[in-house]
Amino acid sequence: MGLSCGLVGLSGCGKTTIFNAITSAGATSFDGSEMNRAVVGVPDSRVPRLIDIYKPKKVVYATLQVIDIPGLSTGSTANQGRGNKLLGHIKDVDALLYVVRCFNTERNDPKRDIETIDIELMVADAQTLENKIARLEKKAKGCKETAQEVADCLEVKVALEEGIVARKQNLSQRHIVSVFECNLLSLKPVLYLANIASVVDLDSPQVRSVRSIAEAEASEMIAVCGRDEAEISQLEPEERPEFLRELGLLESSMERLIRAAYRKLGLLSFFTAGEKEVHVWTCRQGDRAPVAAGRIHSDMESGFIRMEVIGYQDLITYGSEAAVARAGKQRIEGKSYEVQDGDIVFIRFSPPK
Ligand SMILES: Nc1nc2c(ncn2[C@@H]2O[C@H](COP(=O)(O)OP(=O)(O)O)[C@@H](O)[C@H]2O)c(=O)[nH]1
Ligand SMILES: [Mg+2]
Repeated sequence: MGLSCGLVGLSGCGKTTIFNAITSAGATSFDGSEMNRAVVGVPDSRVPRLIDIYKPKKVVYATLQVIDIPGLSTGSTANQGRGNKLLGHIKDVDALLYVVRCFNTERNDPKRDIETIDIELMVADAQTLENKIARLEKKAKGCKETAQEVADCLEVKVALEEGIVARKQNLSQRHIVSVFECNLLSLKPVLYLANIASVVDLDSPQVRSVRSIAEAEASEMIAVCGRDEAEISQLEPEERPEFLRELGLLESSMERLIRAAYRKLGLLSFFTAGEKEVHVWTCRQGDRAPVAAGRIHSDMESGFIRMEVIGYQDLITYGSEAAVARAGKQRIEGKSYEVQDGDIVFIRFSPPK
């Protein structure tokens, strides 16, 4: 599905450190110039239990692409177009991870830092809209639809100039369609990451400030100990839990972070499972069975007959597919079924002639 998240935040807030923690890629911090890109498996604590039950030869996780771009600082957009070029790297991401520096408690101002990022995104977006408006102006004179499209773009641009990011403009469906091709940065879903020094700061005034900003826009905040977690991610997987416990963490916040990004994107995971393979698939919340089947193979969508479904919790409760079936908990679902997170599915379809 090629899902992607872009890390954004002021220079020195810990983006590269967190990128390293997420990806264990060992990319160097302080580069300041180049961009890092990595594809990571989405951690899913249900998978080890599926492995116990199915003993598959192969396991395939869902993936997420993470992009780290160099820091933004005030005015970088105006600054010889450098900001715009930097932001160009995240034009195509599905969501933004706003990294907010909360690890140096005296010198931080999370609210101001978040506003600074918002402003950078809005300046870039206003320019993108301006370009589209200029391009369509002539055509708009003779075509009513185009005139409407231009008027919509202008409205969004004016609101940006008044300081309202596109994601908070309550845009109508028509406005969203009108600005669609602009790929506005400030319209992308945002997940806030408060980068803290240690668990002692989990509820510091700065973290609370980030949380209230996130909640005010119906988003989420996750606190991460970027530097500690980057170090832990360098360890062998077996060694990690002990070090996490020493730091007072029950689990790596990277798993929580990636899962929250999934929720934010409106995604869910479902499984196909057997002796050959346990495979995690991704679809959107609300996708119907044929669409979800199409994630696996287009023939399964076009030739969809039905979906046989076992809920993850039922499988764990009864311990095997056969036991679930005996208990009458296996379900047969048709074309209108909305796939649920954790469904273990088997698709019946007629192959194309
Ligand atoms: N104490 C502390 N320092 C951190 C943390 N995360 C990053 N840093 C430090 O902050 C500096 C900038 O981090 P970096 O990841 O390069 O920031 P970027 O410019 O946003 O990519 C580096 O010296 C990091 O070691 C953290 O969680 N705690
Ligand atoms: Mg960096």
